[in-house]
Amino acid sequence: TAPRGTPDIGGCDSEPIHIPGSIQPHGLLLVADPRTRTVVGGAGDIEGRLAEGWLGATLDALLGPDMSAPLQAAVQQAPHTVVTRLGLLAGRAETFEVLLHRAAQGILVELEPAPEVRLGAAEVLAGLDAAAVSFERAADLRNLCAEAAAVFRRITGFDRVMIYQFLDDEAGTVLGEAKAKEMGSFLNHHFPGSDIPRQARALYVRNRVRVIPDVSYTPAPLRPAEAGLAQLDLSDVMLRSVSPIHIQYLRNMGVGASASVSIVKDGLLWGLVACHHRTPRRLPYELRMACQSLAANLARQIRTREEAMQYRDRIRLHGAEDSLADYLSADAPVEEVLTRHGDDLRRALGADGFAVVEADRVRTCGRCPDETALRRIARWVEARAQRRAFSTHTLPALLPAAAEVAPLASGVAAVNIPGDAPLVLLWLRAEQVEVVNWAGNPHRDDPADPNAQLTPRASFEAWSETVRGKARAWSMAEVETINRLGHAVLQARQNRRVRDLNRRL
Ligand code: BLA
Repeated sequence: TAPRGTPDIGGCDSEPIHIPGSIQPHGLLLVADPRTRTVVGGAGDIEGRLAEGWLGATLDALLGPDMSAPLQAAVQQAPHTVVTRLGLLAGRAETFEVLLHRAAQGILVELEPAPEVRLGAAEVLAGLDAAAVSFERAADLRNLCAEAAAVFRRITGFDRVMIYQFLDDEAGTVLGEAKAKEMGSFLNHHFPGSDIPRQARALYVRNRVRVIPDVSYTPAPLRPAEAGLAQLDLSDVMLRSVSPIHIQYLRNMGVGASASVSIVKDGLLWGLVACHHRTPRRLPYELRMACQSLAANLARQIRTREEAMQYRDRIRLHGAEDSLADYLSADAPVEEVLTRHGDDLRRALGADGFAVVEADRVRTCGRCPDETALRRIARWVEARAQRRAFSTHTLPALLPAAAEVAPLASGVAAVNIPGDAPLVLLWLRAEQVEVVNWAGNPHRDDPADPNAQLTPRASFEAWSETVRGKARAWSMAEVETINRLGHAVLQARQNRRVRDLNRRL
């Protein structure tokens, strides 16, 4: 669920994707009255079958005795609950995988042609086990996502697999990728939240795997027309026909088949495993379930890595405070201490640049704009950083004169040390687009038409526009640390003054 005020780009958020009135035609959907259990309609390659006697037949007769227990369970469920049971509808010319759902409007039965070779349970479990072990071995979140992409690619056989993470600001980024050599890379690319609109994200928490085996399919409408099934809620139906906007997106990308698996962490959609294939490709039921189980495991591993990261951040911040306190207790002038350890102070706060601005001198570490720009920023923050640290991750919006140095300084956190020789300490963060460019240089060698809409390239550009002049935000813990560092420096200066005074007396 998105915060209020998120732009509704092109009405993406309002497309009712759960009631498309049609399915993808690689399977059949039957709709039955929950009371009588008789088939009232369906979709897919169904005209002939309905005419042949399926319409009005009972599910018991159609599905046979093997499915009678799950059928009974589905009938007894409260509406909206899903009873997904796998069974085989055999004994005809075709063999189908059968999935049952209890929807508000009836019992839904999905029939998908069963693959010729079925994987054994032992094989699937052994694969899951090996994958879980490799997840546990990953050193950090990035390694975990790279490993996960490789594992999902091995399992699904898709040409390109990406671990896509939703970011706080309703954007997303590709954190891990595994792909065939010939496929383009999207690693580190950022996309606006609207590429996967709000209602889709909500649906993906509920229904965790979706597959589009052939993006050039023709949707198969629910029949017969007079059954009034056009508004049937297909939220839980695997065969649900997909948003035409998204189909166009995939076509524009040169993708022939897509599958995605939700990564749900603590009940929230953390991200997706996004799989692309150049040609049509199915993902049989066993593999879908294996992917779902693996994604749940991945979500737990992600949480562990994120907690470790937060813990490390805290340790690093405290470490920086402690070390600075030690250094300051030495006899050297504070501004010298600050610059000697400037790179540590910069890194500890996750900044790209660090500057110590004095009346007659500016000392810098890391990537910083020139002295004139630093002085301008310092003058501006001085009044705002009295006693308390000041921070912003959208400096150009507040100080238009800083716009020209936005690539290096869209974010600033500062503290002012008053006294006879006042100091301003500046931590600077680069514009996010710039940081992403350093990391991955997105789309540099992508020959796609730059005017094409609904492509990752256009999306990346849209994202770039929305984050112009913005840096990664400062955390509360970081600003607090800067506060304390400021106090420590002020204190050190006062101590020194008292010491000098005592010496003189
Ligand atoms: C769905 N959009 C999706 C999905 C993904 C993306 C992964 C999930 C469906 C699936 O499994 O294929 C987006 N896919 C991406 C991105 C990359 C990728 C960013 O591979 C990057 C490499 N999409 C748009 C715009 C709109 C839009 C502008 O780009 C709306 C105007 C809509 N996307 C849209 C909708 C869905 C979707 C409606 C839901 C599809 C469905 O489940 O019916």
